[in-house]
Amino acid sequence: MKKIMFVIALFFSFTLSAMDHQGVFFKNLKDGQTVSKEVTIEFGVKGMDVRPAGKLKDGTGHFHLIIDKEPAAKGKVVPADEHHIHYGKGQKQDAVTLEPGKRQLTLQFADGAHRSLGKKWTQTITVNVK
Ligand SMILES: [Cu+2]
Repeated sequence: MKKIMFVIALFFSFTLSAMDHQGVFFKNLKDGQTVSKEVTIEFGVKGMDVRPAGKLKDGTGHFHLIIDKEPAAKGKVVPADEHHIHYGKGQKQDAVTLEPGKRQLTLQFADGAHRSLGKKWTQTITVNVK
């Protein structure tokens, strides 16, 4: 009986730790990294499926890259301007040109109507652009 309980406990701790790792991340960039002006940025997500914008379906959405602006709060529509780029076709990477200096990059996942899914689905890093 003890052994079974142990196995069950182990199973749940694995499940919980797997859930903890849900979120979005820059696949090829690290916080503090130095990059050249023209850089291809790869987007990653765990726990959501990437779909084109337009349809609302739980567990799906698309990426946004936010440059030098704060992420949209949960439930708010991500603006569309030169600081907020939508990947509404379901793109998982982009080649961007950044201004030299310190740039704050935020990867934000939002639903089919571009509404932020909150902090859990957001990652912000700073890069040094040469
Ligand atoms: Cu969008």
